[in-house]
Amino acid sequence: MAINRKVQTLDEFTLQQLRDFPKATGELSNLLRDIGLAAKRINVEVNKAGLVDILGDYGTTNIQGEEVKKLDIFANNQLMGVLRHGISCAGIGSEEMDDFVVFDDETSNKSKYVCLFDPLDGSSNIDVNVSIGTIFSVFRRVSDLGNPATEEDFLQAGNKQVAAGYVIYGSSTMLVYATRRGVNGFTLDQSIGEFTLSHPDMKCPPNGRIYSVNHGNFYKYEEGVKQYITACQKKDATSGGPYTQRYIASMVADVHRNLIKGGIFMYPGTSDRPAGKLRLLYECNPFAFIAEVAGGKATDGKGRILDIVPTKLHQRTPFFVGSIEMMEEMETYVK
Ligand code: AHM
Repeated sequence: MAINRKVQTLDEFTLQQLRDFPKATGELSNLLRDIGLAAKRINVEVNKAGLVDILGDYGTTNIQGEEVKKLDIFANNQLMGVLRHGISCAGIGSEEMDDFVVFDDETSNKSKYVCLFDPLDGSSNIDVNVSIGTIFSVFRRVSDLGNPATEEDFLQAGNKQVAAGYVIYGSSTMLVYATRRGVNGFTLDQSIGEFTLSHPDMKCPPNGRIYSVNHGNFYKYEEGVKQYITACQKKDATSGGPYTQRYIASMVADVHRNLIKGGIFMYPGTSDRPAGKLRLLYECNPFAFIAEVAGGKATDGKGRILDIVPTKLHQRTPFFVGSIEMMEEMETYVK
């Protein structure tokens, strides 16, 4: 088999970026490598989930009161394990854990980053072989290095993110991450067990024809949201319509598709859950950061997601993200 030496692995790519910044310490590259390693391990289990007894409910609920699947626990443990044993992370917050975890050893206390995760998003899709994903967010600590990380390190506004990304376990497995310098996508080459650069410098098309929303909740949405959804359905051919509705109920898959093809993803508040379902720190901040770096936009229907200063770890928020022109049109209805 011919080996393509022009293809860069995730490690090679992050090291290359490091060379452009002589003052960089390499901690972020280490962190991304650690996350990539955990993702490869999670990928193995996701792929064989139908074969072994790791599939299905764990018989407990997480802090959100939602069913926890066994793979969620596995994914959480993998991420926590690699980062605890790595040298670049002072602590983590996870959708699967009630509180943040500070690693609190000499090396970790000197680390300048903390990470937040949704270890396995879209977990209701595990049992039915539909794409799921891991979402992550990296912040530079605001507490003093040398001491354990503190709550204020985790409760920072999304605009302070240093990097954010996701892994999609789909027809192929991809890791996409953003820093302020750009968004890059890496596809797992199973033959060498490495993420390799496949989608350099990703940009979200300014417009699209896809809208993604849970239609089952239609009558629970506020009037402006209903009007926008109706407008998407009523568009005529001259305005590229009617738009196509695509909703997997796996945000990683829905937003990944819209990022590549152009589109809008919405999880608005409902009459019974005004703050919606999605978590600001684990789901919305990372995707808002990625979308903005790629040229898109993300709001809670009123203002920029990245400007929300969180008050608690498991905070929820309505979420709208996607192509800039579609977002601007949506805002004329929702505002
Ligand atoms: P999860 O935390 O149980 O995995 O749920 C998160 C998922 C998102 O990926 C998806 O966008 C949303 O929940 C779908 O929710 P709904 O079924 O209410 O439309």
